[in-house]
Formats: sequence, C-alpha cells, structure tokens
Amino acid sequence: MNRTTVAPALEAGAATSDDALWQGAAAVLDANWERDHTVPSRTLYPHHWNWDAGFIAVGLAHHDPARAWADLRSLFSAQWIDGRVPHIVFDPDVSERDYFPGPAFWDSAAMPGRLAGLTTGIVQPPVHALAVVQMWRRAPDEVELRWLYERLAHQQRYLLERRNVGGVGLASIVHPWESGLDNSPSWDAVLGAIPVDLDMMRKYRRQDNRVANSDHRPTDADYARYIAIAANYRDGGYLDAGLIDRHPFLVECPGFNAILGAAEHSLADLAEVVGADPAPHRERAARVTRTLVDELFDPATGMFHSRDVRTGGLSPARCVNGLVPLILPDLPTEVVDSLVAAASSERFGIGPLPVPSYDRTAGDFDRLRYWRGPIWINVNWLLWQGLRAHGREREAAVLRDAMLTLVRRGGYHEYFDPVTGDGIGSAAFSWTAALTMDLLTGS
Ligand code: 9WN
Repeated sequence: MNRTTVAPALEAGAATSDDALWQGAAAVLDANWERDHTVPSRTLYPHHWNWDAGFIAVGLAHHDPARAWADLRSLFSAQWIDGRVPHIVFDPDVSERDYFPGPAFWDSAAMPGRLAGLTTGIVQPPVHALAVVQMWRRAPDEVELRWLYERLAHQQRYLLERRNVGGVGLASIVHPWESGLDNSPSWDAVLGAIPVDLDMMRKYRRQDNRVANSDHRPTDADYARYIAIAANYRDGGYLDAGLIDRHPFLVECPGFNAILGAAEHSLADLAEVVGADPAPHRERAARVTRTLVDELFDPATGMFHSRDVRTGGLSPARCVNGLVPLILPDLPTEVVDSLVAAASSERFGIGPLPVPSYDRTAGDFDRLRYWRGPIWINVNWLLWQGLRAHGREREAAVLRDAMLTLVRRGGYHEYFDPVTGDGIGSAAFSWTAALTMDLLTGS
C-alpha cells in the first residue's frame, strides 16, 4: 500500500482537541449505558458482551469508576457454575428479533450449569482482570474487588482446565466467536472442512445484515457454519468433556491464550491486594507463556499462529492475534523482537495507521470485511500495552498517535478502513470510545 495516500486524509480531523475527543468519548459511553451495563453499540449489539465489557471498563475507570465496577459485577453475575463467563448476557427487555442468534437459539435457561440471566453458552477472551488492575489503581473499591477476584480466578480455572482440550495447557476455543475475531482468516482452514448447510439459514433471519453493510459482515456460508458449530455445542449441553470426539471446531488461538496468560499476571497483582497467594497465578502465567512459545510460535514467520487441535496443524494465515502475545511480560526477548519486527513490517506496519487485522500483503486481504483486514482499536490497544511492557517506547508512541489520529478524524467507529483510515461499522462504538480515553491519558 502507498502510505503517503493516507496521510493527507488523516490530517483532516487533526483540529479536534484532546478535550473535545474526551467529551465525545464520554458522550458515547453515556449514551450506551443501559441500567447496569454498557452495550457495545445501540444499533448492532443491544446486549451485554463479554470482552467488550473489559475494554469498556478501562475507559469507565477514567470517566465513571462506579459504572466500571457495576458493569463487571453485572457481567460476572451471569457466570456459570463451572466458571465460564458467557459471551453475551441478553437484556430481557430487548426483542428476540433484534439480535440473531438470540436467547431462544442458545436456550441457556434449559442448562443446569447456568446460574442466572439469559446467556449464550460460549465465552470470549478473559480481558477483565487486566481492566480490574486499572480500575483498582484509579478508583479502588475493596468490596467490589474481593467479589470479582474470586470470580475472575474461577473463570481462569474453567479456561485452563476444562478447555485444555489439546492437553498441552492451552485453552481451546470451540467457536470463532469465542476469539472475538469472528471471521479472521485464522479459522479458514478449520471452517473449510465443515460442510455448509445454506438451507439451515433459511430457517433463521440474520439481523446483522439488516443493520450493517453486508459487504462488511461475514458471508452467509460463514454464518451457516457459525450456527452449525454453536448448535452442536448447545446440543451437547455446553459440556466440554469429550469435545475432541464430537466437536468440529477446536482451536488454540494465540490471542485468546495470551490474554489468558496476561490475566494470570493481573490476578497475581490483585491477589496481593486481597491477601491471597500470588505465586500460583505467576506460575500459571509463566506456563502459558512457555507453552505458547513452544506450541504456537513459528520462527519462519516470526509470529504466532492458531492451531487446529483436531489435526495439529498451524494456520498459515498471519493475523493480528499472532501479534497479541506481545502483552505477555515474560516473553523471551528474541520473540519480542520478532513480533515487533512483524508488526512494523509492510504486512502490518505500525504508523501512520494502526495495525490491521490481517496481513496487508495477503492475496485475500479485504479492506471492508470485519476481521479480514479492517483496523480495530481494541487489539491495537493490547499491542500498545505490550510494546510499553517491553520498553518499546518509540513504537508505542507511534501506535498511540496512529490510534488517536484515526479516531480524531473518523469518530468512535467500530472498525476502520486500513487503506483510507475511514471509520466503518457502528459510529458510536463503546470500546473505541473507552480506549480513546485511556490513550488520551497515556498511562
Ligand atoms: C458476535 C460485540 C461483538 C465483539 C466481537 C465482534 C462482534 C459479534 C457479531 O461484535 O461479534 O459476538 O455479531 O459479529 O467481532 O469482537 O465482541 O461488539
């Protein structure tokens, strides 16, 4: 891509002051607040989403800390008995027609493992402990921290034990939605082996394509597979025992597992505050880091790749989740160097734009379709955290400027065109607003 073509366009919004940017972000978070939680966007996502809540809490910690604590309390109130935190907690006041697949499809009310609320039965990356460390630093609330600490630790146990499907000590995701990177090329090889039943989609009505541009969203074939995989997990009672023999999608995602490892580091810090033993958290964190490097790092590409647990094969695709392990503080220096080199190369290129979700040089790089090219602020924020954790201040500063420039010009969009920097998707997206606040404070 010709970098010089994007720069003039990006300058167009340079006049927006930091103060105005902050106020705009606060307005998005206020408008998206609903009783006891924040919705990701009023148009497309009218419920309470799992990893969104973590990123949103980072921003709320600056803007309205009581709401940050309340948002996570409400999410974790829907934690299942086994420790899983559902990827969506449905708002009972929102019509079934407003989001598909909704509560009727997931049928969680019939599941003995569910404690409260109408939810899905799948999870998302456990970013919440990272957020709680920041909330504690800015607005400590001991009662809330103690309540959350137990539940955060329970979430970790669920993921590290019950989801250790491959047996090496990494968590498997059982659905692309669990990664948060729904239609990333990371899953193409695994999904390609699952038959598509487009007839099944006739039974259902996709709501996303009515609200959003269908050129941006996953295709119908992708969606048919998503529904089939979710139905298979649901029909097995959302149980994890024996998945290897009966479930078609089992993947070790480097982004998901890096967040899982980073969460153990955060829990070690929080354990010290609540008087628990931090050592087991640090040991688990070190184990996840080691295993990730041993199992999912490919020295030939210099980055991490997802693995199909059923075949043992690594995905050849170079996707942004392969850079996310940078957030692990105990990553070996040569791996850090290699990830920073990959993130700075023409494939991803930090600055003048942030990092796209997929290798720019790949033949199937797609500027518009969700996680197959566009820029997302949440994963870039994770990379920013990682760069700073490893003392890569110069790259961190460039990335921070690139993110702020994008939002200053395009608004608090859900994602951004990786060529022009234009904002696309929902225009008032909560995590973009929340993380903008964090970037503005620079801490
Ligand atoms: C399915 C809410 C969620 C994010 C995901 C993003 C998108 C949902 C969808 O929106 O996924 O969970 O309907 O496409 O990919 O990361 O959590 O913002």
